[in-house]
Amino acid sequence: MEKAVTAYIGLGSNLGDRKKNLDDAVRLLSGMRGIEAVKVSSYYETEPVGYEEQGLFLNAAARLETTLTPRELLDVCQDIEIRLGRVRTVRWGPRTIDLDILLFGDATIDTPELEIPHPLMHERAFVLKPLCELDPDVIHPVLRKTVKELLANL
Ligand code: GSY
Repeated sequence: MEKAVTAYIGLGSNLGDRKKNLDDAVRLLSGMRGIEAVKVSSYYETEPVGYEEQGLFLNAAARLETTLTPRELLDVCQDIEIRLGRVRTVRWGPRTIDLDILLFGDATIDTPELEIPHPLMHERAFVLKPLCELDPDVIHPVLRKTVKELLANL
């Protein structure tokens, strides 16, 4: 593989067969050109945050090595969401699958389509816990803290 960057994706599902949705998303991610060495955390059952009148989520995080650009990785994530039947209805509402780019090396990106690091990741235990299981010492490039420290600060 040419020069690769380590990226982290947050995964969540609270509609249908949640475990299968996460399994399928990981399988599809792993099969994409330009993505290698996908490692996935345990799956965590979590209370919904934001809009609370919805079912429990299964959340996980994935680490991968990629030669894709951030924009290409976003396209891959959105393509997988569509292939797994995600329909956008209620904002913050139930979803078959959600794939969010959390970190992309030490890149910081702030465009209308894509914000990296994910703007809410440091506030969300359902993101930080699985991330910590994979790599507790990975550093948030804006807050300059490890994800272990961010989780301890919640
Ligand atoms: O931002 C991801 C979608 N989402 C989640 C989630 O994945 N897990 C939990 N526990 N609550 C959530 N609220 C939203 S929106």
